[in-house]
Amino acid sequence: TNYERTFIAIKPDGTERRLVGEIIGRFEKKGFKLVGIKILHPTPEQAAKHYDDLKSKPFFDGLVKYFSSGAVVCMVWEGKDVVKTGRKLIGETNPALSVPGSIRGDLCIEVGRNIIHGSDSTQSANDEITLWFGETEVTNYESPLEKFIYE
Ligand code: DAT
Ligand code: MG
Repeated sequence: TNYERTFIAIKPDGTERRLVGEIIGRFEKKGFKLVGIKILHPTPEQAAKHYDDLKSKPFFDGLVKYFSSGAVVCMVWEGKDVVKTGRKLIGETNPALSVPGSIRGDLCIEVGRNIIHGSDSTQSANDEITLWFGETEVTNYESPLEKFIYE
């Protein structure tokens, strides 16, 4: 049924710009379920680990510096196809190519300040959830609303 989890992070610029409520609201209103949340200031080491697959890119050092420059809101969202659909809610990597209606299309301008991260596959979602959350920090709960969201 593709009922799965994804890792979503509001980057330091999103947090500084007071976009936390706006971003959480979009995932909530869509119908996805929040099962893990915390705010922390990542170390450069944590940021580098999170973006390990991009370590050969020319923008890697700047990316690590940006991601570890302030408070990040780390979340786990659950739902049907939430990895892929979450990426659609977010938009393209470059905000300039993101359609209006998407988070990046509506709320930011430059790729180096694109306010939000979302896992790009179920495999990376699992890796990222493990990196940022302890086992007891992600909660399982039943929501009676679900019969209005899923048939
Ligand atoms: P996404 O965040 O959409 O998954 P990604 O995983 O390819 O994109 O890259 C991670 C982040 O790195 C991205 O959100 C912003 C930064 N980045 C990607 N491509 C870039 C580029 N060409 N120049 C500068 N920063 C870039
Ligand atoms: Mg990515």
